[in-house]
Amino acid sequence: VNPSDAKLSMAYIYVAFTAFLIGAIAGVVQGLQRAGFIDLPAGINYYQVLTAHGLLLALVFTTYFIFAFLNAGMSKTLGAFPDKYRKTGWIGFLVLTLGTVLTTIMVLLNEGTVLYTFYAPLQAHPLFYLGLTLFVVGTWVAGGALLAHYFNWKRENPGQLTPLFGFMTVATILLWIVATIGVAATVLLQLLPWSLGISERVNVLLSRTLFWYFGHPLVYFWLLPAYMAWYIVIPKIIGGRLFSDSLARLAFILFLLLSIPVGFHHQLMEAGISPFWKYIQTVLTFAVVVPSLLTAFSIFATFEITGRAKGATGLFSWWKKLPWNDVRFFAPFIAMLTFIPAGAGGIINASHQMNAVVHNTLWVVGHFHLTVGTTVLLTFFGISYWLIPVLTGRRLTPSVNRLGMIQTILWAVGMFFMSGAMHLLGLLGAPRRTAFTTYQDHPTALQWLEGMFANQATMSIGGVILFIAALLMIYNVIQLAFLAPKEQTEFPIGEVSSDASKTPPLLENWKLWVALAVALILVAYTVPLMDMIQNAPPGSPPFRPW
Ligand code: HAS
Ligand code: HEM
Repeated sequence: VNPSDAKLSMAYIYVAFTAFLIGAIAGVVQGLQRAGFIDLPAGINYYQVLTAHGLLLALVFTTYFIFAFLNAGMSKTLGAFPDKYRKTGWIGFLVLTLGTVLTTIMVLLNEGTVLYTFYAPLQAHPLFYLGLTLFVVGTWVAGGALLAHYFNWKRENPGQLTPLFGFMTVATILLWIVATIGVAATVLLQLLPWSLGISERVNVLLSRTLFWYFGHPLVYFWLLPAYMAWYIVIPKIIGGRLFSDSLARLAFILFLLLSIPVGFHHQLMEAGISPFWKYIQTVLTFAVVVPSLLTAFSIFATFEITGRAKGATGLFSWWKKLPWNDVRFFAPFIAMLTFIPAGAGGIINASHQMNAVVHNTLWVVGHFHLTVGTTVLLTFFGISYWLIPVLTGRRLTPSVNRLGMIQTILWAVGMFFMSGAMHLLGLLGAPRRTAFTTYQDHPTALQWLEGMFANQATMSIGGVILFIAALLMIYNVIQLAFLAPKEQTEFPIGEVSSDASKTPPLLENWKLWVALAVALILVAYTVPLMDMIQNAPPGSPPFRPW
């Protein structure tokens, strides 16, 4: 990675892990509060902490880490960024960071206690929304620099297949840009004027719909960089080759096409949207499972082919040839394993009748602590163990590698207890987003404190183990960023299996894919949105219970 590009990636890494630390503190605190183990001091309320936790981990940590990774990978595979694009990248970083700081301050001041989903009728201070706007604009500028670098390379190398890393980066950034149009619309056209007092009431259904138009592709914006590591980096680390370049590209194109017109699966229980449109979006939701199944197939195939190339002969003996003691492999592997039950949980959520059972319960919180909180997070940790040394010119020492293995195991164990208990409590009817004080005198709710596993106490013990794992991760990051011995570390980029068939150029036809994505969005959203606007109820006044 070019040293100047490495600086920008490291700037992202510093902010990412600072957010991670504060977010993890908020996580353990609210876990302990929910079980009634602690009271929050100094007038801090549960929902304020919950908002900080959700925003800092799910939006700030992820976004910064993703840009660190994409920026470094683009510099490695397409060459150093031309000066003007690097400058644009820095401008994006600065705008993004200004927005992040502003929003975080408003949350800490209890002026932005609107949860990480921030749709109406909960209302924040206008500066909270201004911060969000800067956040989104910052990502557009930073993402624009990545796109420009890619298309510049394409222009300079006509007829050549673009490197897989660049291709996947473009799919991820395009997905993000198209998705954030929804959130920009609700913030600029609804929430900001409403919080400034320009409009008195707000169309809640529209605001939630525009949020979820963004909110679901958001989860794939987190997932795709993890998949990039699985497709591109893991084959190299295990000493093998990627099973198929075309299949990998196809999976990313399918995500671009299918991950946006599916937001209604977060609104299946919501009145005001006709069942027909919910049905259409549910069908598309099941379609967007396909690229994940392609990924599972592809990664399995890569493992098996690599093991066999190393001499394994029995049905499963290739398993033994995988580098189990290397945290760069082990952490993402645990992430993959977790994604099997996590994905199954997603399919349950998407099934209408079952959604009626789990919606707004702790089950859903259990689902996303497995998906983003483990699959994505452990993959990002796995990336950190080699990316930070690459960027700082240091090496991953055996002791940090060992600690990394322990860190990964602790995370998995903590999550088993926390997320496992959340899933079961959810099935028993325990709602999400609920402070202990709300249910402490309720006889049914007190059952959530009984039992061995399905227990709020189990949940918080898992949370404490996770918190210890989080601190260990911070320790490892400090080691790799500042203290490990200086040495050149390799950026692992896997090659494609030699017998894989040639990649069809059609896969690189971005105009076609973006046009198809837009067409699908128009089909899925035009009529229901018009309906929401034309038949809008009087709207809701602000709701600021804290
Ligand atoms: Fe989800 C709610 C449906 C995936 C995140 N989801 C959420 C929320 C978040 C979230 C944050 O339909 C809550 C939002 C809120 O605050 O309200 N989700 C799905 C479906 C999928 C899915 C169908 N979700 C994700 C991912 C996330 C994420 C990924 C973050 C990164 N989700 C829902 C629905 C709701 C929902 C409803 C609304 C619930 C409600 O009512 O509120 C699918 O994409 C999942 C497909 C995945 C698979 C797994 C493939 C397995 C692989 C691993 C291979 C393993 C290997 C290792 C190679 C089918 C790729 C092999 C080794 C061995 C030893 C075997
Ligand atoms: C919510 C604990 C890590 C994302 C929660 C809740 C708890 C919790 C107890 C609140 C449940 C509720 O009242 O509904 C923890 C602990 C963690 C951790 C102890 C580890 C130290 C993470 C990570 C992520 C994450 C790594 C994402 C990258 C979220 C989100 C919410 C949440 C998005 C929902 C916020 C909302 O409902 O507005 N977490 N969590 N958490 N967590 Fe975590």
